[in-house]
Amino acid sequence: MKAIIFGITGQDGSYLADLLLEKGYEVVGVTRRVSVPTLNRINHILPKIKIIEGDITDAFSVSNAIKEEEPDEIYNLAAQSHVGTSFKQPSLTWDVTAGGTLNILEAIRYSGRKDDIKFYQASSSEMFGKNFTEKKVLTKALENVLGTVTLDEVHSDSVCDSQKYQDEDTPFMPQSPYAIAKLAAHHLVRNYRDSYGIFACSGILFNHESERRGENFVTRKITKWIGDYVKWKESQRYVEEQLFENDPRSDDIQCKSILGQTEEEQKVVSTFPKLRLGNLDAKRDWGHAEDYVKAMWLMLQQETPDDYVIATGETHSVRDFLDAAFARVGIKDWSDLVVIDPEFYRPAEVDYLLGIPEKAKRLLGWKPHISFQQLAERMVDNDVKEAELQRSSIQRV
Ligand code: NDP
Ligand code: GDR
Repeated sequence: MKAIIFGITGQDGSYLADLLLEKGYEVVGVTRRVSVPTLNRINHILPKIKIIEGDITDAFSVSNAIKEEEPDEIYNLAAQSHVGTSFKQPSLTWDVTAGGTLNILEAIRYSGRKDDIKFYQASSSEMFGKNFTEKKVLTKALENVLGTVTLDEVHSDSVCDSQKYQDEDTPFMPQSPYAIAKLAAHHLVRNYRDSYGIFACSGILFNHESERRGENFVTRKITKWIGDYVKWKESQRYVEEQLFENDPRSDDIQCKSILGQTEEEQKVVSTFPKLRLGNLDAKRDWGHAEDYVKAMWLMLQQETPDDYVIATGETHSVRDFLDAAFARVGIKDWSDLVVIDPEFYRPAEVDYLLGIPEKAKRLLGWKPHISFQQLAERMVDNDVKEAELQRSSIQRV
């Protein structure tokens, strides 16, 4: 089997390439020309894959890649994938995310092999935007007491909680240029499936993160900062130990900054740039990318093409992620370390995402294995280790 991955240099592309190689696939990755190499996520598999140059917005390079490589499966993971950036670069986001998908579908249609190619499109929970489905459920306490009583038998609202979620039947209401472009691509995929019989599937994936997540997405921004902070704290302790060794004043707490410097100089040395974030109340359904690429592959192994929600069924706020991530390095109260910066607020926000992956569980036999807690811990551990290896600079993203 041979697969082409558009977006192989990204988080998901790299995990998907790992998975397909494990399964014995021949893997071809399409990468665009950039001034500095972006192959760091796939360095470990470079000898085992074929890289060809192409840009998804360039219809010729897309159709040439598909004609020349004759793949059995095509995965379109390429996109301008940052929601915040899509407000600043809406036109580029549209061209890459919507137009790029159209280029691939048209290339498949005219490849002469349209019935032999299976296509996966990376759709997104961002397409739901402001919308959710709401249903009433018995409060946990009442469920314990009443056991088998159904909701129809209960007449008072006071005994009900409401559960808000998104699944394949929830209507879309996108909130950003990114989500609108993804929704256009999503409809194109359905239309090419219906019109030309192309085996094309969309995975409506909720947020998934990892040790390879881009550094300007909120989870990685947090864990990367923690890695740098831990490293900085360690270097401070080391400097103090060196300076105060054999110094009689070392018992004096006032002297516990850098000896011999002015107050201003001491301040510079003893401070570390705070973690600047936007909306901490947004809620997301966060899983691990390693689990999610398995669902992509499973969709293309079915008899018929279809669309599936892929999620964990749990939602957590950015605040919850901060709690989990800081707790991993022993910090319970992070309030002094984080600053709210309006720069990181979006013109329109998606407040609440919680996906129900029932269909994927039932038809694909898919379920996630890595929990929210494990995700946060793995990311923090990785970034603490990475910071030890190389002192990285804090980026304003
Ligand atoms: P990344 O941002 O990590 O990767 C995006 C990939 O697209 C990179 O390989 C990038 O290449 C490539 N790309 C961007 N523009 C072009 C272009 N013009 N031509 C060719 N390639 C291009 O995203 P993720 O791996 O996180 O996500 C994969 C896909 O899944 C994306 O489409 C994203 O929108 C979607 N998605 C992601 C979710 C998530 O939570 N991660 C959830 C739902 C959907 P380069 O390295 O050169 O920049
Ligand atoms: P999202 O992911 O927009 O859900 O899109 P991101 O991590 O960027 O934001 C999640 C939430 O955190 C809030 N937030 C911040 N976000 C960023 N990036 N930086 C900050 O400083 C910050 N502070 C608070 C955001 O407002 C938001 O509510 C991701 C991408 O991978 C998309 O490509 C994908 O389609 C969706 O997930 C599902």
